[in-house]
Amino acid sequence: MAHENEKIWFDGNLVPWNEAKVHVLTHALHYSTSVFEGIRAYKCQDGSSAVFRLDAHVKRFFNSAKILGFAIPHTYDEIFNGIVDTLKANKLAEGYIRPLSFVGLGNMGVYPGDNPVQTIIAVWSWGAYLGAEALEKGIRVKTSTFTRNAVNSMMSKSKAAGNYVNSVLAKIEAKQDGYDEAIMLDSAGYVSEATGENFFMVRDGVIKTAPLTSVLDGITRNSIIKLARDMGYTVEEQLFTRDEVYVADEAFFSGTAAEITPIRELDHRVIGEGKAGPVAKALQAAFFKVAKGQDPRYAQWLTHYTF
Ligand code: PPE
Repeated sequence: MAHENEKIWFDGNLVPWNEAKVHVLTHALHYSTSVFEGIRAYKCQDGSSAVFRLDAHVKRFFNSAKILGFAIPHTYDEIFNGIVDTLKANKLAEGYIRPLSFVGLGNMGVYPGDNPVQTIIAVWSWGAYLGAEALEKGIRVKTSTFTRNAVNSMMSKSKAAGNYVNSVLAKIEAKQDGYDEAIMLDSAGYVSEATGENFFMVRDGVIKTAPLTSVLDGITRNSIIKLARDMGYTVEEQLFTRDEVYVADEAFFSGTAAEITPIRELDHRVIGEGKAGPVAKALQAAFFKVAKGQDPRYAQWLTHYTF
């Protein structure tokens, strides 16, 4: 197997890729009782690598489980160091990190009871999430027929696997209809987020993104708001409608996997110039500079490692 030399951190130990297995009656497989993270590491100019905002991701990981009602049976340091150890063990200088904590084998039925909670950390190399050209040319997007999870149905501040059923429905629909990605509206009809990204628009020089009501508290979103404000842009977190996006000068997605991906078309309306706009480009450049360790002002966001 292609992965035979790779290692996965499993309940505190690095085990061979092929041995990181669970039983088919694992509770999480039946009821989505799991939470996960998505983190990226980038190669830096000085030859080291750096994990982007590891502290924020590890904190969100624990909070996701807390919101869902279970505790990850590890300390903050065990997960933080486990991530760095897994990157080193796999000699991965740049790539994606996937911690996952889930309710394991024990009783069946919705109530997780005292079933054990298990945790894994896997890493792999992952290029541009929405295609190599997407970062440059932008993508085509549709408004989903699926409403984003309602605030008291699912818990959007938890990166809970169950939240992603809604995402999968919207993503499959978007791909079947010939689009790259979907934007979902919240239950009141305002723009919420995409299947795996937060959403930003730019109009008359003002950057807008949905408030943290129905959306994940994205760490890329948070970083972009900080970077943009430091660059002198006005950023507003407020509700807006899909037709405001139709007449926007620019729109883009943010996410660990998607990074900053411009949107060139929404529901067959060309957005702005129909390609990456100046604000998206400026933010992309600033973001990659920070992530690759070339901007000392944000050095505290990076956890460097070598192997
Ligand atoms: N909203 C959703 C629904 C979401 O899944 C993500 C990340 C974001 C916003 C952005 O959050 P952040 O990564 O902290 O900036 N989606 C992850 C999973 C993608 C996947 O297909 O799996 C990611 O980007 O890692």
